[in-house]
Amino acid sequence: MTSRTQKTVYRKNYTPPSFLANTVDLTFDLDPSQTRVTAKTELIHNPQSKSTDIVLYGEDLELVGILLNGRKLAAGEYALENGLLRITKAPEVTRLEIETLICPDKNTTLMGLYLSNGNFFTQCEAEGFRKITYFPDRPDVMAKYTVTLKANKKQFPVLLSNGNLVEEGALPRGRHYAKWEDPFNKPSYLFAIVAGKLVCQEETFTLASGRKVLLQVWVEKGNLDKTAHAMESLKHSIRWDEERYGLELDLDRFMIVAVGDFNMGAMENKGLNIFNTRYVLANPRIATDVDYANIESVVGHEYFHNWTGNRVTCRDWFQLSLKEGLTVFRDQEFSADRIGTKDGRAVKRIEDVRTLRQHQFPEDAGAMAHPVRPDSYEEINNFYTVTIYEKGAEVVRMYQTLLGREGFRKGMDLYFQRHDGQAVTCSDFLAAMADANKQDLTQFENWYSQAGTPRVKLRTRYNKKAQSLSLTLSQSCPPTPEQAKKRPFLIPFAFGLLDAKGKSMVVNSHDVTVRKKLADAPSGTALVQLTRKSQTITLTGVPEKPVISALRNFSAPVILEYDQSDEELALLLSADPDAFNRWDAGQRLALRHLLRLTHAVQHKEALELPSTLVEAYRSVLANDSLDPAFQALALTLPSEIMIAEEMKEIDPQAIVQARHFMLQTLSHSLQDEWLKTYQTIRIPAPYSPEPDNAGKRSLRNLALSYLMEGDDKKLMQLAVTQYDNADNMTDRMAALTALTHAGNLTSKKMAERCLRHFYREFRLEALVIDKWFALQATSPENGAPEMRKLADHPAFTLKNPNRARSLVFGFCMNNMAQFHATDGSGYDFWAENILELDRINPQIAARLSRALTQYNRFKPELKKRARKTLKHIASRKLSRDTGEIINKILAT
Ligand code: B3K
Ligand code: ZN
Repeated sequence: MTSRTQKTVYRKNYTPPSFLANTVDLTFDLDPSQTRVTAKTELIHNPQSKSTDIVLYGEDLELVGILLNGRKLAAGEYALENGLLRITKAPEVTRLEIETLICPDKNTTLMGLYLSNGNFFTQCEAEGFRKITYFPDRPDVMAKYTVTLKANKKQFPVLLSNGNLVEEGALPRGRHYAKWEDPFNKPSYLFAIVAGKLVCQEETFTLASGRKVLLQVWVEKGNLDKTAHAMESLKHSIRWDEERYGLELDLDRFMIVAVGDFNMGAMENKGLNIFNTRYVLANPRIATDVDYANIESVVGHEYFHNWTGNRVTCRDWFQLSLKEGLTVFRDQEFSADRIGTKDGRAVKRIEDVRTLRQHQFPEDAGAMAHPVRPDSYEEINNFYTVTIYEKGAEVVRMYQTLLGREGFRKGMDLYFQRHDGQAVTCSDFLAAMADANKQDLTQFENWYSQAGTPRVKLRTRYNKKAQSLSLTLSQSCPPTPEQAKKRPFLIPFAFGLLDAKGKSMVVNSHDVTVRKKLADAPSGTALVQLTRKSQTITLTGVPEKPVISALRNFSAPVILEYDQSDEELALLLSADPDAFNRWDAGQRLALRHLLRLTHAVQHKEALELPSTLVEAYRSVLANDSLDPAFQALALTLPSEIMIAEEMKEIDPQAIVQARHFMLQTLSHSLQDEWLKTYQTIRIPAPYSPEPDNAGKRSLRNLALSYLMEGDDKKLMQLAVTQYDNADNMTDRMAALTALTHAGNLTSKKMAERCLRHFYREFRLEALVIDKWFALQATSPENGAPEMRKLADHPAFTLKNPNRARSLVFGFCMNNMAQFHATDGSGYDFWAENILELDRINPQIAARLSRALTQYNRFKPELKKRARKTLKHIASRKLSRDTGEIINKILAT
């Protein structure tokens, strides 16, 4: 692997480590301003490496001394430069003892060892361990860890690390210690410690095998009333992995710890998962249905990593999707299975595809486009992306679609059989899937190596006389920054046929597999494997011209280009047995008209909505045989970002205006229906986040938000009443959002009162105050001046990532018209915050920098202004994280 002195790290330059670590024995003398770390490591020369040098990485460390096989090394016996410590010609077996000093209280990057509200936490993935001690900090070096923590007992009563507690006791001068041992080999990125004033909810849980394990959820004292849901989620996750994959928890103790200052969602450290409070703390007063669902999914995700990530890990960081794509797929399946309502699995699929289209498709079309297995990076933290995670999960899902659930399981079993305890590559995963199913999946590799979203064009021809239908599928993939030409992908394309009345028709063909066990497909679904640039298949015995339900259940992460009339889409929306495609037909119908309206706004033409759309929506709303959660999704318009994705030149103000017009029209035309929906849905008390009730609430609250679109005082009062009487955060937040975002004078006054009340009521709940900031940041009424005012609020700080995300990211990523204001005020606000954040926390600054990765697709005046702002940022001294993003954007 390359040193940090080189700007770009390349996948093709991978070399095995020169030394492997056997055991690591760490001692921490914990002190906020100066912590002493002693690391005793036994290293053994790796026969696969020609080098006899030991290479250790280190960052922001004060080196006190090094002992090599018991002898103190003089300064000339090792080289230390640019974060690399090299010991040349080291003995075959080398015992190193390294002492370093670190300053946790000065660490604002939240990588390595840092403080949050007076407690110690660590974050080591990807390369944070090198901020703790000099070490071969790379995932293919796996070792057994023993950790001793020493600290003042009063200040830090709880001392945690990976694995099992083997010893604890008192030390002189009011100090105490705890010794932990992790029985499993692990890479340094999975190491963790926690120390401080924490309390836990705990429980003994019996595994399927009968073995008993201890489960704990650790939080600050005031939060003990918010841990029950995380604990339940953990138990469900353990069960699910036993049942679906036959995978058992391998430790006697499993801990989750919540921390308020955290760069991302959570971290799968072996046996000691550390979580952003956002994905642990919940009770009806502070958490919404969506929060509850997210907690379950993130708890599941981190737990599932124990096998996919920890037991089998990545050889190098280019293979990140090996663990992330697979684990996201697993958590998606877990959540889908957990919903349990009629269309529950489809509802989850719709939500996941929405995320993909909203975030990953734009990434794949912008300056940061990269393959699921990237070829190079400057800063690995910039590659924890929606492409690695969400597109990676789609790639894993395609194996399941191609091989069936059973075939996929066979592949998983073989993967663990071959690679348990190893650090491997994406190709190893592919090989396990292929070998277990005796299939040639060579072409499938292109999904790992090529960036960009493939487009699949469908053309059909019906021959009445011959009663045959031919389908021509062709694929293409647009050029991306590092790859101009693409090879064809292996695309599983699922489809079905409907007759004019909406009944399923039988598919007869020699060219397709009509597989009975296609995962998540209604009967009658056929699967074509598109492997060439263009392919034609012929169906016979087709008595009438069918309506085609294409790409069922979103069988591949592609953009479908297929012209269907409003009437055909409306038929699919009402009758497709594939619930995903029912939803998608509605989205395609709405999107088409949103684009037309946007064009009309730009050309100052009259705005009108055809009755097909209104009537299609009316019938979805009136159809009470549907799952309410599904109805809510089907009646939610495509987002502004999704509209932008379809435009050659993005005009944010026109998009927002067009979308607003459609919302208003649907609000007026269906007012009686919305009101009826709002008034008749009954949800049993007391509040419970379970999916049936959550689905009803989402439909009811969607109805409320449509009702707010008209400037009608009586209707507005509904939201105020709901706000005042709500016994849960979902309804309270929905009412407040509807009022704040309605954008008329009546609602504005009402919203102001509620916003003030909301702040007072929840000022002690950090996660709720985040919601309060986010809500105002995304209000279409609020521009950069309002953001500056909010940033001056005493509760605002850029040092806390959740808070920074709520206001600054909320505005820059989710307030399209205001962020892209033509006077450039939004861009200026963005730049100021990037520069300030970059000094505090480069990882968060780099995330914020991504807001303009597609700047050159915007209308000329915005493009020019954005470029000026980007250049201004680039002229400053930037971290490697932010520098990489800003320069890559400017290079497009
Ligand atoms: N593996 C961590 C992400 C670490 C991010 C480092 N910048 C969380 C997860 O995907 O489960
Ligand atoms: Zn993960």
